[in-house]
Amino acid sequence: MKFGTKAIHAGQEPDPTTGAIMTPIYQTSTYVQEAPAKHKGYAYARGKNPTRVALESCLAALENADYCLCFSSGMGAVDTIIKLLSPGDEVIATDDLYGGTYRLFTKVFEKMGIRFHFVDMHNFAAAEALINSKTRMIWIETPTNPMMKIIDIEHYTALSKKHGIISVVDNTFASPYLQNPLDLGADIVMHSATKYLGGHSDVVMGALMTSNKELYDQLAFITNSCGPVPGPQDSFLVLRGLKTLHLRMKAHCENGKAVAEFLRAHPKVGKVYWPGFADHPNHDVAKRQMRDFGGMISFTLKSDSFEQASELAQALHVFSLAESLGGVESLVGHPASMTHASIPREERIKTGLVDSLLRLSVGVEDIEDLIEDLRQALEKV
Ligand code: P1T
Repeated sequence: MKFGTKAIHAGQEPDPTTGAIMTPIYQTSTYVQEAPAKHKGYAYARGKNPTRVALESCLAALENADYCLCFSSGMGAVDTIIKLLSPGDEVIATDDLYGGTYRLFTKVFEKMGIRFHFVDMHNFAAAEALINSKTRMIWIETPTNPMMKIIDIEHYTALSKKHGIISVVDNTFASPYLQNPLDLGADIVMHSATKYLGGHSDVVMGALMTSNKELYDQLAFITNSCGPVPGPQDSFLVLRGLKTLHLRMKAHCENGKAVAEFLRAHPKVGKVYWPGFADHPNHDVAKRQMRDFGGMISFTLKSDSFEQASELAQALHVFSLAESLGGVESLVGHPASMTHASIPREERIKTGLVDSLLRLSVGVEDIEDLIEDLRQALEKV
């Protein structure tokens, strides 16, 4: 089956009792058993819920995976993956990544004895030099949030295999429509399903996919033991959102390109970070591992003034000033004070995350309105 057909049908059959074409919201916490431990595969809803199972099957299909687990947030998925590790283990991670992931790694898991090394993964030698006998995991985010760096997935999954290390790719910014890390050798792919997968800014959810049975069994055990599962209503919303993922992503990519080109030509704009530009440092890798370049763009102002960036964000009307991304509506964010505020200033400046950096999640509105909104706001500052 092709991607769009899977997005609409995978994991979903008409309801056996009524023929309902949409998977029902099984709003139940438990299931009646015929005799002790004799049931229809469902014992208690922390472990399994039919609405969630349909969603997990659809998401597994979209990432060409054998297994999927869903979580009550993207951070719930990250948390579960890191719980595969033990005190003393080490992780090598991209130096640019979602601020909440950085916070979980450094403020929660470092206290528990897991060590994280953040490195510019464009620099293969620097990343490989960090590998030692304690290294258990490589954590890749690509495109990175918010600097839009592109990390060569195949390079790092090959390196992981060579050293017997688990490779994880946070595929939130690309979505499975643009990139399938498991096909490129990754052991685990994860998503904040809050973003493109849900697509309508009405639900918080996470997901991970793998085709490694041993890892899946461990991850399913941790999930059931710790309990960060989503409810059936949220599962239904994401299942419904997925049905238009391919249509939305196409529109996000088209609008993203037009906005990136508009910004690049504007005299008040400094740098524009978007992997579709031929002179993006890893454009060739993006072309190889992604099907298109997406609708996420970051840019700075020539003045690099925080005040001017703040005024610009407030002067926009169609773009709303908000955290998050990947919904149908366009958003603007100021990473230094919002999504990445937990990263120390000196660390974020090193990666290019300066005070005037703004991040756009380009939605699927009419492109003329988006460009006009940016034009009028840039004129005001
Ligand atoms: O918000 P949550 O569903 O828990 O997902 C966390 C997360 C994980 N990975 C990436 C790459 C992310 O971007 C996020 C969440 N990011 C935002 C809320 C944001 O505005 O960047």
